[in-house]
Amino acid sequence: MIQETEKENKMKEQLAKIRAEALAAFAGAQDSAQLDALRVQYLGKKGELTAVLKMMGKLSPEERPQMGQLANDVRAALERALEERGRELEAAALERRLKEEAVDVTIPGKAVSLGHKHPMSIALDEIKEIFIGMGFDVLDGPEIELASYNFDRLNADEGHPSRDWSDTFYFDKDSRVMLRSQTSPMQVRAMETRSLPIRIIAPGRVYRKDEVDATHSPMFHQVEGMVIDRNVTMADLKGTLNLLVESLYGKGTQTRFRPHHFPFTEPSCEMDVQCHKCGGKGCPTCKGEGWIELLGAGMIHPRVLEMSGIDPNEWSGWAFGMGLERTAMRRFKISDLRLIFENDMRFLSQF
Ligand code: 2NL
Repeated sequence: MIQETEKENKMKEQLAKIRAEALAAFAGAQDSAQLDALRVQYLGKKGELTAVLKMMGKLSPEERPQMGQLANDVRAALERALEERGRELEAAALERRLKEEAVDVTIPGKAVSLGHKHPMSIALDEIKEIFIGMGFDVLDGPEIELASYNFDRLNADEGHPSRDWSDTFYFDKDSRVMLRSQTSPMQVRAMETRSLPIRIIAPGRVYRKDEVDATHSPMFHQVEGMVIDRNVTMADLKGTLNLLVESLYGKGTQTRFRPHHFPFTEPSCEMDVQCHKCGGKGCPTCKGEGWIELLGAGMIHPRVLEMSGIDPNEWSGWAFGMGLERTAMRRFKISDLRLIFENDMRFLSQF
């Protein structure tokens, strides 16, 4: 009996010790992971309290209920303390997150800068508007072309200098597939597929093997255009292109047509515009000439019409081609062609 009382006292002591230790440990836990480890340590299957409870079997039947009660009280106290500390830690963690992740709504926002048209697009859109206003359609087409459309069908036969490998980007050794060197192939396709009369412009990228410098680039933009109808003459060509020039440079701007040669037109001409800077007196802008070359044009060669299935006895037409970069450079006073393609924001943001 004395022995058993001793046993009982020892268990009570142990329970009190576990209770005190556990409560202190719970209070000291810094996060829920630590707290969970302590729960396992004290209340788990292999925990300290469980170990004491396993010794209950060694007590007498009279002592057991009292001890059982005491052990349950300790367990209940520990569970309460765990739950409470758990809530505290959770609240503290939330508080910390709220502080760390707080959004300072008083910081000034980043301004969203709006994009705008590239100077080339401004120049092209202006030209498109003018022709659309005169009833022309705007065509788009492939940049990879057949040499037959880029050259043969335009009356530029084998041996024509622009067909040379030093001038044109070919994809195959037979020189059949190439990067188009002009947008004319789109116009050839239009002659094939469209019903007459035809009024179109064909703007787009073209490629030639040129070294890059202030006035050259292996890729540049061209606008070509054509009209095919009955009784179309050189007078229509001059009248329409004069309207283009007056829309671009102001009413009354003078033009000058000089004879020229292209394989796809006959007769052919180049058109100059009176220098907008000096009004024709001669200045650095026009290199003292008083005139600035704007485009090449001509009456579509009868053979070119015929090759695309159009009867030159019934139909006639005129066509033109102009470089877009040069027009944009003049309009925006851009001194170096490379600026147009470099996409330097310091340059682009000026437009
Ligand atoms: C220039 C000259 C030109 C054409 C392009 C053309 C197209 C067809 C038929 C006939 Cl499908 N002609 N295009 C005509 C004359 C001149 O371009 O100096 N371009 C930059």
